Amino acid sequence: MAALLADMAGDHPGRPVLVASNVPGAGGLRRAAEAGVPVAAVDHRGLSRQAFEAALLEPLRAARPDVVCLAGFMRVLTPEFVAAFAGRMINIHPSLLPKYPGLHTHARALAAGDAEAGCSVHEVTADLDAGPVLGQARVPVLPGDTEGMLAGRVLQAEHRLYPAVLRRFAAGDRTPVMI
Ligand code: NHR
Repeated sequence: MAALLADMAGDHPGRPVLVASNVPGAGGLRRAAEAGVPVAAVDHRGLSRQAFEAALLEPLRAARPDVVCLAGFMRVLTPEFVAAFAGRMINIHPSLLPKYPGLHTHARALAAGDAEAGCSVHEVTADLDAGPVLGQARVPVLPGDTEGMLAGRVLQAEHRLYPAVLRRFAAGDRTPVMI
């Protein structure tokens, strides 16, 4: 998220209108507020999925975004929520999709003995981590890698990939970015 904000601080087809989180006190909310971007927090705890999404939709709709970017967002979204932003909501996922949708991607890549790992930006559809891929960045898996070491290497790639994809997507170009 911070990498996207930093990229949008320069010449860019988009501008940030809201940073929202389901984690009150999340570091990203403070960083966004420091950068002068409006923020919203909706704690999902104690709410049903429907009630959580209804509460999240209020500030989101009010901000009138053209594009919604998920970054580290860990709540599965209902088809109804996805439909509200159909074709204009994207996510970055820490694997080379279609490999390893869902959770624990780095542990799964290591357990499989993969020589390569990476991250994907994809359109968010009702099917989890299954929407069209808009970009991928690859990194090597190195001998002796732990889950944490691989996760750190992939995160660096995420910080390069997501701004590159958003630039293209915000300009109306859905050609995949492959780096
Ligand atoms: N929602 C839809 N409809 N489609 C996608 O492609 C989505 C989505 C919501 C989040 C991000 C995804 C990821 O990048 C994402 C993509 C969380 C889970 C999950 O199982 C799965 C995929 C992703 C994020 N969440 C659990 C839940 O019950 C909670 C897990 C937890 O809190 O640790 O929501 O990886």
